[in-house]
Amino acid sequence: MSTAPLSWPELEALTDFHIDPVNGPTNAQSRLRLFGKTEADVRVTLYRDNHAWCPYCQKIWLWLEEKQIPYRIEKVTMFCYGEKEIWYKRKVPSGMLPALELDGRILTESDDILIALERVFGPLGSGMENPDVLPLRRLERLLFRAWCNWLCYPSRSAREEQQNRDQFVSVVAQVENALGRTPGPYFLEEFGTADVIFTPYVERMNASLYYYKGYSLREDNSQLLAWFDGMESRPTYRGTQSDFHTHAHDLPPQMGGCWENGEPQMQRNKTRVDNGPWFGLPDVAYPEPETSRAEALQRVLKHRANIIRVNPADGALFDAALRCALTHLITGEVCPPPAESDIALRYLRDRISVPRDMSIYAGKRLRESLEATAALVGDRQGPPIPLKHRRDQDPVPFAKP
Ligand SMILES: N[C@@H](CCC(=O)N[C@@H](CS)C(=O)NCC(=O)O)C(=O)O
Repeated sequence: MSTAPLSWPELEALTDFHIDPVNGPTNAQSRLRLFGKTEADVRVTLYRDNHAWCPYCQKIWLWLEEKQIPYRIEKVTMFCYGEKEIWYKRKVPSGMLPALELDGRILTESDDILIALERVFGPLGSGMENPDVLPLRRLERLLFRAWCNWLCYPSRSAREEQQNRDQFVSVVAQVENALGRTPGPYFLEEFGTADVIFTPYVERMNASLYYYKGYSLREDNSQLLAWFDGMESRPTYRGTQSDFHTHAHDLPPQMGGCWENGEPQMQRNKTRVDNGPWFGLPDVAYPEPETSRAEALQRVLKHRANIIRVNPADGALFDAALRCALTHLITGEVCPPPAESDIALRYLRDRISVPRDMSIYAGKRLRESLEATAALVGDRQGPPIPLKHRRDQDPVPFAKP
């Protein structure tokens, strides 16, 4: 059974998804977070990147959300996807992110920011300079370097590739050991700063090594598996969490390149992350919320004019094709799109950014419906996602909310 595409008003009538961006759950769209307090209580502004790609920003973001500190969010463009705002360069001449304004004083360097925040608002569990946390911070940097050595430089031989892998796996064993020293899933008895410090890069390691090396950090290490599950039990983390597709393609320009090893498992993983099925990938394990389809629909409806404008296809053609994919998303019915719209649908499929646009399961549902709809009319892929920059993700056309 197939159906005709719903109109925009019909689609609008099928979602009532809404969250309170100011006092509701952690989400990437908020510009102000109050946690039930008032604007007069705001002493902090976080400057972070538009797309929620910057790992150091995620660290500060998660900390503020966990501590429920009222704060404003100002979004800034990263060099890899657009022009840095002049107002930001006046504040922070290097243009680096994150920055934090605390009682009118600008701070940079994520670790210094956390230390300054702790002095004013108290630590999150055991703090940055706690003797139990200091060795864990060093271990996180060791893991980061082993990851970079394996992922971000081309190996000159199979032997070198194996050595880099072994080196990474040996540091992972130290992380497993550290996690195994406490009965719970976290690095110390209670969730705290150490977990926040590990979060951004461990999330990116899980995605990038799966995609570029065929190695599953989350599935192959029992303590890290429990740690990821523990993190996903927290609504704060869920709000900042990205998916494999987003990270596999946001990392190359940020890291200066990510090198594939070409092994069969890697090829299978890459094909799956790029083309689906996206459900069942080890980027998320908590149960899918009932609202994921309604969320995806609401987010596309909100930005549909810009989404259609930036798509390389003809506007009328893509308008109809997109309504077909959204009809499939929300009704489950097969809805054949116009001929030749496969490239346009896959262009959008490849540019959903989680959590910038929507949460992880909503992103998977939308990718799934775009792909299922595209597959009805063709197997052509969209233009390749660039590796050296992501100007295809310039936020300017989406600047107005
Ligand atoms: N050591 C710094 C590193 C910050 C950093 O490298 N930030 C990157 C983004 S992840 C940046 O702002 N790069 C400039 C840009 O991409 O525009 C910190 O911990 O805050």
